[in-house]
Amino acid sequence: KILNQIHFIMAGNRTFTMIKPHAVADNHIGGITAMIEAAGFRIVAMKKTQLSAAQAGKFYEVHKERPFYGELCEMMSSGPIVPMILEKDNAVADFRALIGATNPANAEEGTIRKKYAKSMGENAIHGSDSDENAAIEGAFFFASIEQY
Ligand code: IDP
Repeated sequence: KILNQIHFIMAGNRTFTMIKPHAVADNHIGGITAMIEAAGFRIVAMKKTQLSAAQAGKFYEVHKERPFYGELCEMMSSGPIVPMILEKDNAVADFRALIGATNPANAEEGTIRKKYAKSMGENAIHGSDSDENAAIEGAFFFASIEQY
């Protein structure tokens, strides 16, 4: 696991994302990945999978004191998701700009959340907030042999 995180950091310029269950259920995998590629990101790893509530709880452990933690874990384990590792110069910051604000009411025109988010919780997509978290989150879903 640690070696996998080191591999990710050394690769550089990477971030981690997941298409959330409501957006997968509504057939927006293609629309969202098209926006990601059009913005200049290369998809390094991608799969379709589903988290148990316990796995979602582990992924979002940093939020466990927040009031929405239970709702978040329930929502994120409610159906299939599409986790991905993405590569681009300045990946973490550029991807946060591409997804837009957490609350879709504040999401800027042209962002993924502006187009696909339904609410504060069902906001279509996740984006890592630091290089360190991108490495941890990428290693949560993908072995180094799956990252090309
Ligand atoms: P981010 O995804 O834009 O980084 P965070 O504050 O890290 O936003 O929150 C993580 C996720 O938790 C959000 O993407 C959203 O799905 C969910 N979330 C955040 N705030 C709320 C809330 O007030 N109610 C319900 N869900 C929330």
